[in-house]
Amino acid sequence: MDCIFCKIVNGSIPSRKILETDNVLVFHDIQPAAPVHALIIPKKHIPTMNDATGDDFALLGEVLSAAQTAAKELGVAESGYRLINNCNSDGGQVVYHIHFHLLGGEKLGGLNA
Ligand code: IU
Repeated sequence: MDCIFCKIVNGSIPSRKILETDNVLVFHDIQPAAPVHALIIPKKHIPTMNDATGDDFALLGEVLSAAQTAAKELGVAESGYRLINNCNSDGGQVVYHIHFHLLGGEKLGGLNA
């Protein structure tokens, strides 16, 4: 499997882990776009949001649960944060293993700003 995030999941590429459950991994983005920038991924290889089916939506619930926990652990739950999924080319997706960006630690520009 030639997927960088699968390699992070199996440990063949190191990452700065924030938390891990049976099905989900949260780690720091290597090129942070905000003071807090974590990535939340299912361990299962699902390429994009378009590819999620059936039980994957329960798994994505676990991803959101882990994002909520990580936001608390990273100290941005009260101040606020943004969760983003980029899908395909126009969405700016670069890594084709579904993931959510958790961004915070400052007043974020863009949407509604
Ligand atoms: P995107 O949604 O696919 O555009 O985001 C991919 C993110 O993965 C991006 O923010 C990268 O900095 C990040 N990343 C990483 O944290 N570690 C890596 O080894 C690679 C990309 I490749």
